[in-house]
Amino acid sequence: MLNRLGRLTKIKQDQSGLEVPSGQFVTEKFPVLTFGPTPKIDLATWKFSITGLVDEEKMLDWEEFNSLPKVTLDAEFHCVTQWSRLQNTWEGVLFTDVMKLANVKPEATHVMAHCYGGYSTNVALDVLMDDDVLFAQKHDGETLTSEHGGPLRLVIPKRYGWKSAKWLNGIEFMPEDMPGFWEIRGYHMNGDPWKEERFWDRLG
Ligand SMILES: Nc1nc2c(c(=O)[nH]1)N[C@H]1C(S)=C(S)[C@@H](COP(=O)(O)O)O[C@H]1N2
Ligand SMILES: [Mo]
Repeated sequence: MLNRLGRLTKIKQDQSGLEVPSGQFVTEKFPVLTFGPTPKIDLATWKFSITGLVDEEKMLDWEEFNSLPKVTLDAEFHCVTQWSRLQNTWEGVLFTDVMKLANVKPEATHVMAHCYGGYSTNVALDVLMDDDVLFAQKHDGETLTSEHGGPLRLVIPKRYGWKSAKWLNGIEFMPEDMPGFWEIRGYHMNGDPWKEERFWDRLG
């Protein structure tokens, strides 16, 4: 069958008819995938920064972040270790609504997501400016647990899970693409599961 890119690939469907990218299996569970320890985060001192190519850098505390408009949306989640959880309901703040807080300079093409604990990941700005990309505070109606990235994580349904950074504490607007934590170690710079962009293309 033709997938959503209009290409002929080995796309399967799960029982509810949802598409599954090639090389993935469906799970109803929500596995925890973390490199290293889960950081301890205190909401009283929690901070979120907007830095890099902006007219004025911004720092938000938890109360300020929570005054932003909330959205709820359903999205799939695909981990590069091959599990996909197809039905997830996320609640949080759209990337585009946070971006509006800072005057982002036109030279910005990519964003580095920064996290408590030191993890980072790079994402192209046009990928983030989609209507399904959010900073999530709830998953399936429950406050995000710390193992799943609470109090705040990035969610990018159209990219492999490693780009959905947990324990987010800042976004940095950049003039070019730079590798984050896993991208330095061989994961793909773009990471589109529908193109199976898992690792560096060493021939490319
Ligand atoms: N800060 C941070 N974010 C992270 C990770 C991590 O190790 N540290 N792992 C990533 C990977 S590989 C995946 S698949 C998802 C898993 O999210 P989950 O543990 O909520 O299932 O988180 C991503 N975000
Ligand atoms: Mo992952």
